[in-house]
Amino acid sequence: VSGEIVCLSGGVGGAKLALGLYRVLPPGGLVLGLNTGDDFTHLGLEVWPDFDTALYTLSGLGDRERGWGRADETWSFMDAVRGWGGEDWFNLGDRDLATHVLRTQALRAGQRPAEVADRLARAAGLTARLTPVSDDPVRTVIDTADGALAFQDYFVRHRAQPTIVGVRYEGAETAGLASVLDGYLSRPDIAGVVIAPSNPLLSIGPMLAIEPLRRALKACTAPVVAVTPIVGGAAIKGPTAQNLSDLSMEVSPVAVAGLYSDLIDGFVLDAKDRGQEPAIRDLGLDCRVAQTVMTTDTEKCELAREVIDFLAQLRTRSGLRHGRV
Ligand code: FO1
Repeated sequence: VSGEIVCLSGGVGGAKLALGLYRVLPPGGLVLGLNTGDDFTHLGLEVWPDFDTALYTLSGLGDRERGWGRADETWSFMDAVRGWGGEDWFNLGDRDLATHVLRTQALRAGQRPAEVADRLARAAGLTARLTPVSDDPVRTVIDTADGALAFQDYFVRHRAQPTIVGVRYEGAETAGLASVLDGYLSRPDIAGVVIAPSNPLLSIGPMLAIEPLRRALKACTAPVVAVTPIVGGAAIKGPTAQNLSDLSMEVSPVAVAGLYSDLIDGFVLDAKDRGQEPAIRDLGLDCRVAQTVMTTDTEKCELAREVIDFLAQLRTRSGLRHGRV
């Protein structure tokens, strides 16, 4: 491969593909833009769940079973918080706590989020670039029949159970694009852009609501592809299927491809859904059928190779989406 790959990702599901890409690409080959819609201030600390999931997953510091937080974690801090009658619905492990404390300190000292992210990634020894998609706050708000919930209230405190009637991305309308992403997306020599198999409404939605990111993707001369988060009518992980059906959307790869169709050139469909290939092509998209369910590290690397090959193939074609705008 020549040229970097820019991957836009949410938390646990997206980080699996990000890990595959990280393993398969040469050092410096992966540029990861992370969703910030889940970020929040908790117990006075700045918590960035999707960024930290990527940081821990790529560096091998993460808990492989949970998918979030650190391996070999202990919970003395949470026990003590509980002992004082503090909020204990969101679990900050002792090792994980160090990340939030140092990040909060750096942000309060005036460092930009992208700088803080860069330092953490380097301190973890990563050769990938990791950046929040924006230095400006974007917060996902979930509208339910019983009122609005902040993202983590919905996702963790209420276990993603409430029926959703809408999703808003507060701050997205005025948010800028992180300079690292702006730089890479405007370079003609990048290998391409990948939208990870994350929740399209809760993880990818907050990023694509940032107008400068949409503009940069539309102007990008390298191919842009997305990987399906829906396989066989169900989500691989999390509430994606429920969210789509709550909002009266079809729970199918085609419905997800439709959400991205003005920004992407190609879509990666799971082998189980190969019957939907014509419908994907009807959206004006190229289609690649692959094994998208990633359980083992080998499967993560195999899907990464498939995506890289798809981008390389699209590169040689004329009539990419950018040729039409
Ligand atoms: N997810 C949970 O389901 N319960 C938790 O207590 C929890 C704590 C937590 C702490 C730090 C962190 O980086 C992530 C954490 N997550 C937790 C995961 C996270 O809230 C969600 O998986 C993402 O926001 C969704 O992408």
